Amino acid sequence: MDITYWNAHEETLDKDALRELQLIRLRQTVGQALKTDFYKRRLNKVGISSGDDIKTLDDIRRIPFTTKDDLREAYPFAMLAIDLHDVIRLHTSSGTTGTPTVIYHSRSDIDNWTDLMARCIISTGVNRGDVFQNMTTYGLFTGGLGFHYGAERIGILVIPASSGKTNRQIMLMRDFGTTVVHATPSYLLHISSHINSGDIKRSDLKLQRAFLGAEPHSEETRKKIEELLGIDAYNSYGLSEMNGPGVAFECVYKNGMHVWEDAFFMEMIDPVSQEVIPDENEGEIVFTTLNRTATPLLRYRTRDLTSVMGGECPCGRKHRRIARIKGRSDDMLIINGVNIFPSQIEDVIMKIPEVGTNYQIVVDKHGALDKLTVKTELYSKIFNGDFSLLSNIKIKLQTMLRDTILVNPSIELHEPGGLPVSEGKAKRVFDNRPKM
Ligand code: DLL
Repeated sequence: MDITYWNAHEETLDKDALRELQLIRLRQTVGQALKTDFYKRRLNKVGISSGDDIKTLDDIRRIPFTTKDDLREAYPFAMLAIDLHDVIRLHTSSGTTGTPTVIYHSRSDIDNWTDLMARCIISTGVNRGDVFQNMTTYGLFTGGLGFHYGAERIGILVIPASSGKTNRQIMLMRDFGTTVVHATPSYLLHISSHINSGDIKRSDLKLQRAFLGAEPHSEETRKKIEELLGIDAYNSYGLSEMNGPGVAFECVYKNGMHVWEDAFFMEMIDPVSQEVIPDENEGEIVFTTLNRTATPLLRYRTRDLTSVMGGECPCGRKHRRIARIKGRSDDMLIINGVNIFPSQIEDVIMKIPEVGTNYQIVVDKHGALDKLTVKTELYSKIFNGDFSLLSNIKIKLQTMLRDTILVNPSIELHEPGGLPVSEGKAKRVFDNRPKM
């Protein structure tokens, strides 16, 4: 396997060297955070008034967690650690569910983020000569600009297509010989069904790779995309609070995502007890930025659930790897007392070749009971008007789901294209139960 690094030194630092670097950067970050009203108050309360109060990496546990609510309360300026004149960009969350959150970036912040993105892209084997079509939204969402700058830094041709306009996306892919795309998995599934049924055929395209991220997706979804398009797909994880994409990424070996630990200090906690847990136990990821100047964040609770993987990756990178994100601690569904993650349902749907790439999970209240309905489209090449076939597919899906999630769902099959399409992050779960 061909292994290429962007920052060979940083990417292959051994454990001790990495910890040493982390301690230096953690002290600087605490010092930087103390320049904000928010952290000054918080840290002084626990007896930290300078970066030098952090003697070892374990001292990080003296620092209280930061949450999304803290960011909302601090909006717009209470977490800004540098002069506004030195800020060159900001990204905010969409703010559709309340006060938005904002992350500011200095020139060095953008420079470091860009470098991390270049690292991610290169680690999948992309290199000079590749043509990169970026199919996520450009704007306040971090997926567009984050990947754009990283790819430009490597020096590959970037097509800033943004999301949507599926026919134009496919035309651009054909006309400019796109070899690698970045999209949400739900949108790439949608595009792949068009490629398989439209005028422009797979054989007209030079596509080899895709970066998939910004929303949870199962291993089965990756396989489905790889099969439908005949490409390699790599998992890309990040969150706006930690810049955006470029936090963790799969390398050519696709065996978990390397977290760039020289930029982000990672802890795993039990989301209920909030205790730090050992690697390999499943828990919630907590991140501390290690080289950000404008908005340093200390012990930020991501709500994302996963585990740290054991063993070394043959690629030579020593940064720890995390397994695929299982879901968020706040998106687990409890249906008649049974805990279910939407990813378990997605896993089953993607295993059945007769159903397509788009689905919805709907939960309603019927009297005292919860009712789960799974709606999914049929695969475009399957539906031939034979209704006994439909009934067989329904039974198969229902049985496989019941065996996996231990709840018996109703199944609704829709014709191809019958469910709303998402061009960015897909909304899959519709929980219509009255809020307690
Ligand atoms: O989604 C940043 C991003 C853009 C990542 C493009 C990758 C590619 P937010 O909008 O703040 O930022 O959403 C962050 O999305 O906490 C996870 O819950 C979820 N998420 C992101 N990547 C993955 C992934 C961007 N690969 C939130 N697998 C995170 C599962 C993901 N969930």
